[in-house]
Amino acid sequence: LSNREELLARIRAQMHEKRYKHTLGVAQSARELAQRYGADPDKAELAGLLHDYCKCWPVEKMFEILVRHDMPTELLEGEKELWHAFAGAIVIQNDLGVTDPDILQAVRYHTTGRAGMSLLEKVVCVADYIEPNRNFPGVEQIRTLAEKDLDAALALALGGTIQFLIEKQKTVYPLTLTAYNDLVSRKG
Ligand code: DGI
Ligand code: FE
Ligand code: FE
Ligand code: FE
Repeated sequence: LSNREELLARIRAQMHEKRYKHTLGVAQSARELAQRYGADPDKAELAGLLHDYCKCWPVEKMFEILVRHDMPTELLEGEKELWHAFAGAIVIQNDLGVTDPDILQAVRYHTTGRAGMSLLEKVVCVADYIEPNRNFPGVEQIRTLAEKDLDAALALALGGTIQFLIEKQKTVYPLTLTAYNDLVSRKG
């Protein structure tokens, strides 16, 4: 992909209008968070643009990619909502030639998080929650917190997701729990 317009067109072709708007919102929010917290703004914006690349793909297609790349049974038998993040990291590497490991990791862990997240991973994960088009109960509190404490914002966001999943009696992916515990136990 030789330029930004080509990249945007390629991304636009993978998803419906609303998801594309969300994608642009995450890219912008990620850039702003990167500037605030000292991550690389260009990498943050690019990771934001790419984070949901596979989100609207058929689940069979994602499943096949994950099987071919020996993803854990835990993931394959778990919630399908998580697949687009792990498949996305593979697909942007294979189809778009993205090689930067920071960007690939940020896409891979944007949904579940993980213990020991990098600054860029946190930036993209929080941006995914707070981008301007997002509107869920509690989003304002996360937005406000994200202006002064990225870890606290992420802990609040992941905690909310865990709570939501428990209310729906859905499984909580182990990485999400370890991500949450890691953030909460670090704050002095
Ligand atoms: O792709 P987005 O909608 O922009 O956001 P996302 O990638 O954070 O995905 C959100 C969905 O994933 C949401 O419906 C909650 C779900 N999710 C996030 N973490 C977990 C999870 N689902 C399960 N079962 N377990 C998790 O740990
Ligand atoms: Fe996502
Ligand atoms: Fe969709
Ligand atoms: Fe997203």
